[in-house]
Amino acid sequence: MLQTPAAVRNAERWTAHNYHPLPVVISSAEGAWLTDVDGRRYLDFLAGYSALNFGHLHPQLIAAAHAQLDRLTLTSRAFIHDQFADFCRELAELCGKDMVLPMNTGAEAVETGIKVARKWGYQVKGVPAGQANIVVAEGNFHGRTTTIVSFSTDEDARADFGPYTPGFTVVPYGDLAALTAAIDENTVAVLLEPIQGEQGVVVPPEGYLPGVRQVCTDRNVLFIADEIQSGLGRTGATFACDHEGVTPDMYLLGKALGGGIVPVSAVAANADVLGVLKPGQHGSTFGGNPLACAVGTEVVRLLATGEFQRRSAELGARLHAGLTDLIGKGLVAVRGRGLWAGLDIDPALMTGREACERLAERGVLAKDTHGSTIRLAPPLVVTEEEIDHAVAQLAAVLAS
Ligand code: IF1
Repeated sequence: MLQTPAAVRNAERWTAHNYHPLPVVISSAEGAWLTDVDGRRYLDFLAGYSALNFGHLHPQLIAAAHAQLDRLTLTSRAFIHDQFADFCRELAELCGKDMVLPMNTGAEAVETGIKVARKWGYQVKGVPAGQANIVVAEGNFHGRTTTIVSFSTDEDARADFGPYTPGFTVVPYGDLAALTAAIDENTVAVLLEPIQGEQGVVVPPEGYLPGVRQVCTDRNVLFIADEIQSGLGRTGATFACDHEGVTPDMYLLGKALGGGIVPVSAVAANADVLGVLKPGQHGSTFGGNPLACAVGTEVVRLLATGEFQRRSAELGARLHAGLTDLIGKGLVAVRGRGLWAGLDIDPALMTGREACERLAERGVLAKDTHGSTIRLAPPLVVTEEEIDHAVAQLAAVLAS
């Protein structure tokens, strides 16, 4: 039995029901492990939707947060603070870009990317005022603002939130010909997840991302990679784009950039793109605050070692080998890269939600995406034994 219905009802009583959480009430965590209010422990195979790549309470990240908490937490961007330059420089260098624009949530980074691409289109490319369009993919998930859901193809995310923001063209994901055909003289950007997360960890065909890169270069269109979920070590490389040697014009980053402690997001690009913004044209109260920068800088330094990318690649191979063995034993498909997997369970067996409820009973927490698809994304600090244990629990659930 997970948490009592009373504990769950108490939480649900005081909040809008925009989520349907599993009936677990977590009270503490460390590394890849969570502990609930009754002292029961769970392996965390969701990791905050990939916001906890470095695990819960990573000592270096917590230490950086504690040190900053006792010094300075907020100045606004009306002033500069002593954590700002290091964060911006070290993140820009990690991305191989000239500069970054720090924000807070992933959606804010996506909105920033959209605004910068449009302004670049008008001021640099010469697109007529108000005519800019951006090509996006079916099955996309880029956040929950009204503009972002305007180009969502998921009715749950989009319905009854109109009127919708115009200027977006939706094409099938992975279809380079369709994307190329959708680009016209007013196209300012292509916005894609290099691997689609919420769609079920969908990896595009080999060659797709290099093809997108080439057509964007040829047609003077910005390639914007939303690496908010796929980036920062999750797929076995610093960025998912790295696997095919692709460098986008803009990286959109978030989630794990905040170390699982504070919301930190950013747009990284060269000066000819981010330089279109002048003072007063964009901003955020908390964007680039001292606490966010202190934690974000430590995250960048953790990634600079390559240790987490190596772990994700090596342990990801182990995870995918274990999962592939379950095809035909309850799984019909396994997708993903590194320590990130999307599993399609035989719909005749159970839904993704039921599978996650049974996994929770067995001490493994994961989240379904749609129907009978679940996503596995443990912290990159997970061990071989923990991976084997989680896969064994999944096998038992599928066999039950
Ligand atoms: C929810 C999943 C959903 C993202 C990508 C931008 C954002 C996200 C590729 C926006 C956020 C989160 C949001 C959260 C559940 C989770 C999610 F894909 F990760 F599973 F919803 F699809 N780009 N994804 O994945 O970042 O504003 O949330 O910081 O909204 O339910 P955010």
